[in-house]
Amino acid sequence: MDSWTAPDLPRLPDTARPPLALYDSARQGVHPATGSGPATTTMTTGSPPATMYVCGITPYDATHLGHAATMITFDLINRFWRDAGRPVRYVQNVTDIDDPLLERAARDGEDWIVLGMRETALFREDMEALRIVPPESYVGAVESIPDIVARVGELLDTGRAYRLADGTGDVYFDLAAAPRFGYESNLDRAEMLRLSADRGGDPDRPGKRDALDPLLWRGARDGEPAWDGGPLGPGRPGWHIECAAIALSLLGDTIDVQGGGNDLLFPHHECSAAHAETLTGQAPFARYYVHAGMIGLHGTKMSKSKGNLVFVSRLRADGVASAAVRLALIADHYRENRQWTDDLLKTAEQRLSRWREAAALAAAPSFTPVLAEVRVALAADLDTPRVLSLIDEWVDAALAAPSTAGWGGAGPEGTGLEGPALLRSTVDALLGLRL
Ligand code: 5CA
Ligand code: ZN
Repeated sequence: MDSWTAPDLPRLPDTARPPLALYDSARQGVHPATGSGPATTTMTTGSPPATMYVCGITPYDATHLGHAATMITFDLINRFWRDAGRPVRYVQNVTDIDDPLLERAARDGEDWIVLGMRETALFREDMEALRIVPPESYVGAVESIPDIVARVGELLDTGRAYRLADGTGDVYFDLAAAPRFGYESNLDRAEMLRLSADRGGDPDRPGKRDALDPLLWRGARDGEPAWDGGPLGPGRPGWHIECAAIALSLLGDTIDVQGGGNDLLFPHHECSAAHAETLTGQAPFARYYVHAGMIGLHGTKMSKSKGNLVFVSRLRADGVASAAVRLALIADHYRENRQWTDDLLKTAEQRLSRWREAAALAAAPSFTPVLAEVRVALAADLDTPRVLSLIDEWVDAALAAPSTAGWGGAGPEGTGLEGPALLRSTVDALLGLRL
């Protein structure tokens, strides 16, 4: 599947920088994410690539600010690593076949393929407007079906999956084959059962060995699209195996970051990890399970099923600067569940215009020390509130100066290259903001 056009990434001058530390949901703590490379204080181009898999959209409606916030979070990680000279292999999926897509298409009397294509195209446009660095591979579930079929076949052949005896052809993963199950989400069984029922699982379905066993392959049903599953019979893939198969095939047995919103903590990422680990014998599947907080509106999580959505494309159509949207969404820490409000956007717009004013100055104090501190703050589990206040302080000082006359040409402290121009390239490279 086509990805989108990459924004330019300015190169920044070197400063000492710590390795990126991220909160890992499995270990429930912040740990330095040095990947498979050595833990050094400055990462260099010699490091092995960092690998990141982010769970992308199910394209049955337009991209909302919750999706945008999650994509921006992983964009910050991507940008941090690239700035550090670390190559990044980044993969994102599109769940272009699943129940919600079929339900929405049926409701609107539309072709589900056309619906998926249209919303995916709009997502790409929104990502480009938000200056999100595109994944190296942007992969659909449908195009991955042969791979998924092979993986499910392997689980079935080795007795780690079973076919339901009710004639549907549905194949389930046998959780008895995954003794580590639960390590990623750290939830008790009652909570798992509740979330499974809420988030696409079927704990009450008769005939399953364990209520939490997740679906791997859904046998063909009348009126539903189906693909050739070889020995599995015709059908379509389950959700968690989609992400496990794509990540394993494109990134290898162990990845650095498995990412998404915190609504994917369970069952999605727990089950994907269980599938991957059972297939490879390697655990953990991801060194860091990174979850972004939910963006809500009027007190409830923004979600397509609730309909309380603010679309990125609507804001673009209203002439809202994408940089202001980015600034609003990083004003609080990425792991917080937070609300979208008019005030949040207004504050971001005001901040953006002050930063732009400072970026237009002919000369100003050196920005280099701020760049160093910004890198340190980002390395501390993406502390964007601190990043914004560091930059605010510099901008305030630059704008408050009675005259810039004293700075112009006053040695390295006063050159544009280290002052306003470095502000511009720093926020461009690290935060994805064009001033
Ligand atoms: N296709 C699956 C993942 S494989 C999916 O969850 N699709 S989605 O369209 O529902 O969400 C796309 C991404 O946005 C996921 O990473 C999800 O966790 C995240 N997301 C969804 N709603 C919100 C929200 N309100 N706030 C923050 N992130 C969200
Ligand atoms: Zn996923």
